[in-house]
Amino acid sequence: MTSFFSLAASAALLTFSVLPAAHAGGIAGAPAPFDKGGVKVALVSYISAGDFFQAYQAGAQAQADALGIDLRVFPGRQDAAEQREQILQAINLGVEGIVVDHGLPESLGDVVQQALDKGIKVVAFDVNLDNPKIPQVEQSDHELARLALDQAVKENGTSFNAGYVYVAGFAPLDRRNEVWDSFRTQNKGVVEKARFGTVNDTTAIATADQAKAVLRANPDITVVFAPYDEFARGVKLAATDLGIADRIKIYSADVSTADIQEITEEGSPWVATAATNPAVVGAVSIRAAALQIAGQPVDHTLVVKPALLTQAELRAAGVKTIEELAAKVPAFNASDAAKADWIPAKLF
Ligand code: SR1
Repeated sequence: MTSFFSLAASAALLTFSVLPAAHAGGIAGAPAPFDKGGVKVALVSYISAGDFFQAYQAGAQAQADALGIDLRVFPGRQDAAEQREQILQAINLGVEGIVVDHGLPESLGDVVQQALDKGIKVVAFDVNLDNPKIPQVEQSDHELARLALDQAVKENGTSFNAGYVYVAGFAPLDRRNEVWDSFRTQNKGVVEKARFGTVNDTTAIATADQAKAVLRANPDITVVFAPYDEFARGVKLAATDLGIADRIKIYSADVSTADIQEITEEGSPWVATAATNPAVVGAVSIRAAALQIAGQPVDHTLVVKPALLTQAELRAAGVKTIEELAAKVPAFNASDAAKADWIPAKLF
């Protein structure tokens, strides 16, 4: 199993190539157009609220800066029509690449095709655009869900009543759901008592309201699988408000400084999360776009691997922020996906 400590042990084996950051005039020795600089790329998000998406965007911006890319960020408002419009705006701005971050595939296909037809390179993160010309970035959601559920079994056995937080239609949540379905098939003693969840601009609050109703109606729930940090935050809030934080355990996905604080605080029911560093995922997305713009090969599927972070390990290590986590576990700081000698490595 990949865990916080096994990553720490292997981190010493990693090497980084730190090249000088880009200057306004471009990167010496880089392929065109990066040798001259001024390359415009758009990041068009579907969701931008919440820690994960802010950190993803910060990582994308840092990698873009290192490459001398002029990154135009279009904030997501969970609005499919607006995301389509933003892709058209990006095309009109004359960008050379577009990173599409989440979204609904059915509302993006034709506008993304317009971009490709104009020679614009497209990269997709966590939205299946189902096109051989579009590299897909993901976090290995199957492994991520497996890590969290294996930990649930380790701490609760294979028979328990569970609450499950899920909203269909988001590629990462759908992939994690596949693992939840097969986990329940393999563990007949795990009973899904209730399924709930909302994704909107206040996901944690909306999920907390639902979780309160679910936990009141099902006092025998002892485990909640909430594989998105905003979901986990909502369930924790509900359990704390109801005064039952000591009798449920929450297993989640994602990590941020705020999440680490919520996980490690005294009496927290949030006992484990499986996560990548979202800033690294943002950097990989930009590197994939840059490689394509430079006419260099890019794998069709680019996977950033997650690690399991348990409450016990985080407390024992005294980790309080994502920066401290990255400092203790350098592998959390970088991914080998979409790398090239001419691309400045971005260390966070
Ligand atoms: C609504 S989808 C939320 C997920 O997207 C990213 O993959 C994050 O891991 C988050 O859990």
